Amino acid sequence: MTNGAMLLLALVLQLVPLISAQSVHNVSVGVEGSFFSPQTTSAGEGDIINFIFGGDIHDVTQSSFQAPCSPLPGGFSSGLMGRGPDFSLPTLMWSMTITNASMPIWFFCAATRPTSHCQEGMVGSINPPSQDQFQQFQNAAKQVSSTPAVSLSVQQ
Ligand SMILES: [Cu+2]
Repeated sequence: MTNGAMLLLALVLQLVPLISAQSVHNVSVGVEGSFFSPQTTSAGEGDIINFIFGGDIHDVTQSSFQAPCSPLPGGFSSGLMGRGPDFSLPTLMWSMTITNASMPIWFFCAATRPTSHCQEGMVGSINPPSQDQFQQFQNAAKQVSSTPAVSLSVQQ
């Protein structure tokens, strides 16, 4: 093996852990009040986002930046889940994998009891272009006059 080839091999071996590194990000959903914590997450391609439903009933539904409290057609939704008002049920988790880190992901909580969580500012983002833009998104959510009830109301 030439010195050049060995150097190349050494470089490749050094890079392997970087290439295969897959980070896991935990986002807690509505444990202390109606919000996601953290509200914004920076994630790379292949990273996993775990939404941990440790509190009352909430949801994670994808929206667009333009319409913060409306489901994005074809977007993801966890469905309503949580431990209930007295936190007696098991902690559930809903996960997603980031396939395109250059595309900001905007989401909100579609729960509407007792009032729209989205309008209270329960929104979040993965890879927002800036914190300022996330703030605009959250401010816009608080201005939304009505959250479509869609099919996400809690079943009795
Ligand atoms: Cu909520």
